[in-house]
Amino acid sequence: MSFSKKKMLVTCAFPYANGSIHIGHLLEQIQADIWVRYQRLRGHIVWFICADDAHGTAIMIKAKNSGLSSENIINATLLEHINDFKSFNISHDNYHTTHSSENLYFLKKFFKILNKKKLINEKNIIQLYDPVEKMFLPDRLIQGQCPICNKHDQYGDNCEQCGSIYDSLELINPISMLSKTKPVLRNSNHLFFNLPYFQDQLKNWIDSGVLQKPVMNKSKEWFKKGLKKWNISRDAPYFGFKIPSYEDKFFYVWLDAPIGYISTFKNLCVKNKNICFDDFWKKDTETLLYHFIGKDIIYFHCLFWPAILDALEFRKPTKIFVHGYVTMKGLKLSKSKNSTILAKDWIRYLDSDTLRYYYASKLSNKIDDIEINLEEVVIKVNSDIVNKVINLASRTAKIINKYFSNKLSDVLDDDNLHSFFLNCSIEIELFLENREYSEAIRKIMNLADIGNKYINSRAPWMILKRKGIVKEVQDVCSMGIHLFRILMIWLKPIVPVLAIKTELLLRSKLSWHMMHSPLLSHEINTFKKLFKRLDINLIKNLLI
Ligand code: NOT
Ligand code: ZN
Repeated sequence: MSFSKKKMLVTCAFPYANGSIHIGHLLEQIQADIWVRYQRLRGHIVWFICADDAHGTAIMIKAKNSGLSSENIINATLLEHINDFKSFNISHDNYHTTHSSENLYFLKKFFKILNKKKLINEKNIIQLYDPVEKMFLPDRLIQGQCPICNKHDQYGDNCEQCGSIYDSLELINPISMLSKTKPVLRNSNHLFFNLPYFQDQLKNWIDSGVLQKPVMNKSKEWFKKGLKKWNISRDAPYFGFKIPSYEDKFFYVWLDAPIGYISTFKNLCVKNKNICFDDFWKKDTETLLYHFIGKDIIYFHCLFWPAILDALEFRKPTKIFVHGYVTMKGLKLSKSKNSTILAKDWIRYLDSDTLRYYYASKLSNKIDDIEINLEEVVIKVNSDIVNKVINLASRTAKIINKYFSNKLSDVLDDDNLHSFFLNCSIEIELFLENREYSEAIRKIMNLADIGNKYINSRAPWMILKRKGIVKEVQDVCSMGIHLFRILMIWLKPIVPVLAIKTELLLRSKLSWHMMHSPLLSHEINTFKKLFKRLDINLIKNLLI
């Protein structure tokens, strides 16, 4: 089979620069990172980028409340976010910010092109205005009664009770969340992007199979309702980029955020001169573009973003991979309601591989929510990683260290079993490629059980007792190490820290294309603890 090296650009959604990274962000980053690491291990060229989403009202309000400037906040947050992702071994090639010179450059350039193509129209609209705070209110800062079901305390854009989507002007008894007063109606000119013009192109693109089924169905619903022109401007006060030749008007954060994919990549190209920018963004390129996102931002990525790219005559995404929310006790994690776990808290008590392994064991390519349970984390990691995978190595490596001067045998004790493992790789590769991580893990753990059964049935410690230090003991223990090595090659994208420790033990890199060559007559290192068994009491600290 001939191998064709693919070139891909992979992105995660940009976290807002007004809060800390929590385990909800990490679900997406870990899902993407496992995929990226897997693709790299298979020999493909992958550029993995992300950035902070630095603009918008929320950041401005946070700055105001804390007495700092918005710039101060986003600069400090950027460093914190980069650090958090590093501590979970998310292998971004570049982590930038949308508040960058590159982003401003592209935004202005693209705005000119859209204007020239007459895709932007001005329109006077009425919005809710807070006269105390002297600002127009974004949907998230208005609450009132749902116009459909009358439920109280609903946001300005949709109702959590009945799921209706409406305009904030329809809300009954609206209240500004900022001043807690009743907003007034005020009009202002705004700029609208002609999204409906792209209806047919978007339909074709979606029909070409770029989305998962439920995401595709969702987008079909939107087409049925008819696409609306998209307001890309916001009135001052706003933290963002100013719109050229307009007084006190700013680009809406959701226009400059996706353009951040382009500018973050451009920034990477500046740092690494071997990457060709056009190769990844010009129309009809052979390179691949994948976006990992949550299901709350489908509209932006499946309609606005491809329409903008079409308008600019740029390439469109190859696939959009959508995942569900993380829930605990059935509730969506929410920072505001204080029901999440921050990345930096997790890492204080538990290591990064633990969360990576746990998430992988729950993840599929569906958009269903993922319920997490800390007791299950302990059980899963202890019973799979410690009792199955590492157990296979610790029992056998120690005997190789002690009686055979670290040297593995020159023969394969069980050729059939070794081939059986290797033959399973095709299935595992498909699972990883298709983001069916939980299936991959099920299969790998099933093989770990088979490996342990082999060791139990051959019981090298009994042979030692019966016959002393004979070659058979070395053969059996070496076989255990070979099987462990194959398991760890498969697990390498999921648990990179354990993989590095394994490479140290085996004195050999875990590489996919070397999987078929067992380490015959190879010298290993002294076995050192590879993973600490989890203690339920540690986990409880996380919930305080
Ligand atoms: N900050 C947004 C959010 O929902 C995601 C921005 C996505 C990034 O958390 N870029 N785009 N498009
Ligand atoms: Zn309702």
